[in-house]
Amino acid sequence: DTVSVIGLGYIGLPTAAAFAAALKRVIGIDVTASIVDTINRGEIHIIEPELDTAVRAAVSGGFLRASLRPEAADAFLIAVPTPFKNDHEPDLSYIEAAAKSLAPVLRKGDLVVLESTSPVGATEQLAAWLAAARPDLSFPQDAGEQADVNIAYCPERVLPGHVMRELIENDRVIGGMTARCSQRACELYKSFVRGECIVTNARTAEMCKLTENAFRDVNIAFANELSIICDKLGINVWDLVGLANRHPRVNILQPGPGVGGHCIAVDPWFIVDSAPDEARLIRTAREVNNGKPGWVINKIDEAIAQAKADGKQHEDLTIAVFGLAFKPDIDDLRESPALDIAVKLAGRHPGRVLAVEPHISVLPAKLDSSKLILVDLPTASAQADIAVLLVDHKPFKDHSLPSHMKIIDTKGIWT
Ligand code: SAJ
Repeated sequence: DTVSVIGLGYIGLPTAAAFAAALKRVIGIDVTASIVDTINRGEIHIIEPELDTAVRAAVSGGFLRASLRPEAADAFLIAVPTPFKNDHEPDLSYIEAAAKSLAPVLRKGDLVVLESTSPVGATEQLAAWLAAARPDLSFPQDAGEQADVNIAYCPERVLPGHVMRELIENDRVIGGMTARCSQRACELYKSFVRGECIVTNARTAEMCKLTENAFRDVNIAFANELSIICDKLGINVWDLVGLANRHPRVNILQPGPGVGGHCIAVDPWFIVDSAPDEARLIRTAREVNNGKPGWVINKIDEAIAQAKADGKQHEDLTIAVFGLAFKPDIDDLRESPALDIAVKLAGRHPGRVLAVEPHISVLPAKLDSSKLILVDLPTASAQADIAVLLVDHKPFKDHSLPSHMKIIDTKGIWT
């Protein structure tokens, strides 16, 4: 069996490596030549534990090779980005481009699976694009179980930082456009998935992925709102959450500086876009979480005002932010509320703004012009007047700051 994985990013590349480890012949397709070259050398362009060894083994064993243009295969997996366009509207243009590029090599009997996080109806739209490009083949929307080409939706649900393990262990939700499509997709995933493959229809599978991330977003919004209320009422929110969670049916998540990453802060909007009048709680949760970095900046401004009232000059105040990643113990800065806060601070504070991020050694090039100075933990601890804890990385948890320092702790490890 040959499997073609279209889009070799955070999901496509680990998935390609997992199929290769299960001894499938895998052709990885990507539009970026440097990514194709890197993978063909047995190297990787993204950071994810254990992915490097998996890709090296897959390429050197001859099971994985990358190419710029789709080639004939028995199964095609589409794992391309689905960003926003305009005001939180899902942009399916990468899926459309993938469909148009694979259509010419599609053969009778092939299976096409969409993995990209998608709004409800995207799989049907993909099928329509394929059918328009290949009038000589029949597709499930017209031919049902007799279709030449089978089409299914199967979302990825892996946690960044644990992708290689979760790819294999997690259950998979498989939504075929017909029962046969689901069965074909199940057989394919079972080659490496040890979790259960659970069958549903394509629309339910699409909504399932969005629902999982919206559920988490709403629950984090509850915690974030609680933290703002507690701050106003003089209550330690982490103590409160710990106490409330002693109740057998209460399980509150942890407040923080906001919600980052490329999934939880994005996917709920796909639901809101599909049902704008009905998705009231889901929309509000997004607004609460998106508003949290601004609230943190206000707390910093209050600390600055206090220091000035105590006789300090504004430009003499050194602020240190601890953590830039979007969550603890990873180096991923994408859509990070911590980075957002640090950059905004550096842009407006007349004094020095130091940043400690144990997982990176240089700031991304686009931040070069900002006033943010990357330093180590002891330097920041020694020099800061105001400390802002933004990510609960392990090295911060074992650290204590001088008692005179003003601390704004968004993760509850220093307060
Ligand atoms: N966060 C909090 N408080 C918490 C938990 C998380 O503030 O109690 C914040 C994190 O700091 C981070 C953001 O939420 O900024 C998201 O982190 P996360 O660990 O909850 O999730 P992601 O974005 O790394 O991965 C999620 C996962 N989805 C769910 O847990 C429902 C993962 O399984 C999905 O595969 C992934 O999104 C995805 O690709 O959609």
